[in-house]
Amino acid sequence: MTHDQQPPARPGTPDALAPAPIEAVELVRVTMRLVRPFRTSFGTQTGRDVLLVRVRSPAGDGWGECVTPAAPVYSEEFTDGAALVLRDHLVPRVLAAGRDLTADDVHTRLRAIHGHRMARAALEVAVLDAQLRAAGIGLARHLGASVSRVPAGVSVGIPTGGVPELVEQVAGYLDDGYLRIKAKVEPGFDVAPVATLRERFGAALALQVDANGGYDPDDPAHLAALDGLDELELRMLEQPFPADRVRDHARHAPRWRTPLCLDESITDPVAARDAVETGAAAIVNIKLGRVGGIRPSVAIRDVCAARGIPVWCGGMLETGVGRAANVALAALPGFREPGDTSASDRYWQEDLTEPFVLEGGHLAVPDTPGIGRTPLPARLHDAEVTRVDR
Ligand code: NPQ
Ligand code: MG
Repeated sequence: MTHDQQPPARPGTPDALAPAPIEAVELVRVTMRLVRPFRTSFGTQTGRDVLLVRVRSPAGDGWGECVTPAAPVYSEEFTDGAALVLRDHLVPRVLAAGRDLTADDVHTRLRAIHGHRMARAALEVAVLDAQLRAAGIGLARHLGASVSRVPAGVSVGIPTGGVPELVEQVAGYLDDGYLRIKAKVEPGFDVAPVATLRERFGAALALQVDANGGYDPDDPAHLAALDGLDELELRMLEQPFPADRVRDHARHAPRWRTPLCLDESITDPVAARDAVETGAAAIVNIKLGRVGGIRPSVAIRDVCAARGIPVWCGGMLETGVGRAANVALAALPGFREPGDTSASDRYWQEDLTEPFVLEGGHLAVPDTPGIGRTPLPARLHDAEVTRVDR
């Protein structure tokens, strides 16, 4: 869809925002350390080399977070690659066609670019943040959010200390008030630890698992482990097979009572439609980085809503900048389950922004202009900044 073919405003959605004048774009890198290592089937994360996009604009700078990991282990994208494609391709292309920008212009001007969705999303959100700040409107209200707080779940990594440490961590998160637990699983760490959680915390625990594509759809031992998980009354089984094995998810889905949720496989609205219509996904995890921004996230929500499929907002170990955008997205109609939108202190001793705090198992949706969070100046003083003018 091009800029001059705007969709009609939906009920609850304000009209198109004025473009923001962009003076320059900066790529800001900040090093963060996690409160505890986070292990998934694809590796262990101990910190985060965060890449932020800052668009300089007179009425207030706009910020977006690029959620790439340092290495291409979640998808093809990685932080140094994202910084390079932003610096040499995405930002110059967007600025070359005029510096009064809307978030829709970012999509229009990048139509010929393949992939790099996390990088693109960071630029889209930064421009939208600047537009919203100038207009004095919060992101959630702009998108038509229907709630002022969102239920929070938590994603629990595979602990180095095995099952006892998993039980201890889950007990701590339940004490904090989290409304849903997502345990990471991999072949060799699945049925036994998850069965222990079910026994220890009872039938009422909202429990699900995420395999990050770690199982082989053609390995009988892997399928047997997934059969074992199916006995444990899980809310969903997230991405058991690799991203490109959508047909295998559809093939094996009827084997289990547990609904399949896809994450890595769902890169755009067409992938969402195909996954839902073939039975590969009964639930969809939406991450705005993975799908290339807020606009495609909303389109995926629409594809799913039209087919009666619930969606929920995932997470990528964001700082407050990325978390703010996630929380606004999670507040939209159609987002049903508690998301991986955890409080700041789940990941960081000190967030880059004013922290998100758990209140009765929920996070408050920001209602200040823009995305609702800005990096604290003190936290940026040792950041590495690359200025991209055009
Ligand atoms: C998921 N997130 O749902 C992802 C996986 C994930 C909160 O479980 C660096 C960057 C490390 C992104 C580890 C959660 C990561 C990452 C895991 C994303 O599949
Ligand atoms: Mg996942």
